Amino acid sequence: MKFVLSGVKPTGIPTLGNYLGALKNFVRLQNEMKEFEFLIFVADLHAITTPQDPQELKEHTRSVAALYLASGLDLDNLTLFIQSEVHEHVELGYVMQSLAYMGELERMTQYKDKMQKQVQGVTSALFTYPALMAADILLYDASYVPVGDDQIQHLELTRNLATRFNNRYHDFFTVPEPLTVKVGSRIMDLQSPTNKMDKSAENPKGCISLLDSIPTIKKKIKAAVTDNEAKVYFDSEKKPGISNLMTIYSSITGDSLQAITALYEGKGYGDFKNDLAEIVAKEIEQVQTKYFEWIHSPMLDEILDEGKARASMFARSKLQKLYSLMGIGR
Ligand code: ATP
Ligand code: LTN
Repeated sequence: MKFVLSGVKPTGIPTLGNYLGALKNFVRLQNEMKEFEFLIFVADLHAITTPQDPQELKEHTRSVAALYLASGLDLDNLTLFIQSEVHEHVELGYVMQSLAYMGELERMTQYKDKMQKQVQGVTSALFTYPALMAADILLYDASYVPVGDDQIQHLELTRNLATRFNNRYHDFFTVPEPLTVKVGSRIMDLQSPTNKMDKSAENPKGCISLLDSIPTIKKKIKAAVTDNEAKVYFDSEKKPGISNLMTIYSSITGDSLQAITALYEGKGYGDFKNDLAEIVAKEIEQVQTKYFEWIHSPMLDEILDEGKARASMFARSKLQKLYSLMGIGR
């Protein structure tokens, strides 16, 4: 069995950035890569690397699972599960910590960024988080890992750890490849378009949550920060706001950036933003309709139970082989 694997943290309701950079991409890949099984999980143990309210964490965990399904994943080749329900992730995570060097983890930009933003104490789990992420992937010998731009560095570390293990012991782990989308792998904040749109961002105005009301979504798009030039064309350095909106437009409609420029030639930002507001609202409305069906359906738990059983079966077998290879246990 060959796997494509990915996860989303339930640190909040996923954003338009998560949707375009991750969820929508999984659906597209599932259609293109029929011979692969898709292992998709809710990374709840990753979420607690920053403080979480228990009630909210539980709700967000279910919501992320329902949003995966609402985005249109095909149940036929999908194993959907909650990370904490497959205990082997943590065990292999510890083994990965025994392989990863302090210096390697210190170089991770997500850790450095979050460390700067954190007001309370920075936890050791935030530091060792990439080792757990490596375990998530290597436990299943995933061949491909679709992620947004911000995760490429963690993927590189995962590849290094797999290779290090294979050289030290024996050829044991598949070295995974990242898969990123050409357009949309880094959607920026609508109010400060030089920062990534983040679900744990402090200012909700710049961030579209997949469960925002439709009027709120339109309002946020229309209020997005742009520039004074009033000409629609792509230049991420000089026009980060408009370029970000064009990226959103392109990743939903499939139109190229050139085609969008041509379409809005001679028109102002008002027309462009009005159209984009409608496009985004229509896309998210479809997801929301399905979301409200899934979140209240007993089938959601059935799918997660089946996912847990199937993922555990692979994980247990891999970990037993690993322990035996490393001389752990009797
Ligand atoms: P947090 O804000 O709590 O760090 P996050 O949204 O960055 O959360 P995840 O929920 O784990 O992190 O992200 C899930 C997936 O969405 C990952 O593949 C990530 O690369 C992708 N992603 C996150 N933000 C964006 C964005 N702004 N644009 C495109 N892809 C994104
Ligand atoms: N680290 C990722 C979420 C994540 C993940 C994974 C993605 C955890 N484990 C395994 C792909 C594969 C993030 O912060 N976005």
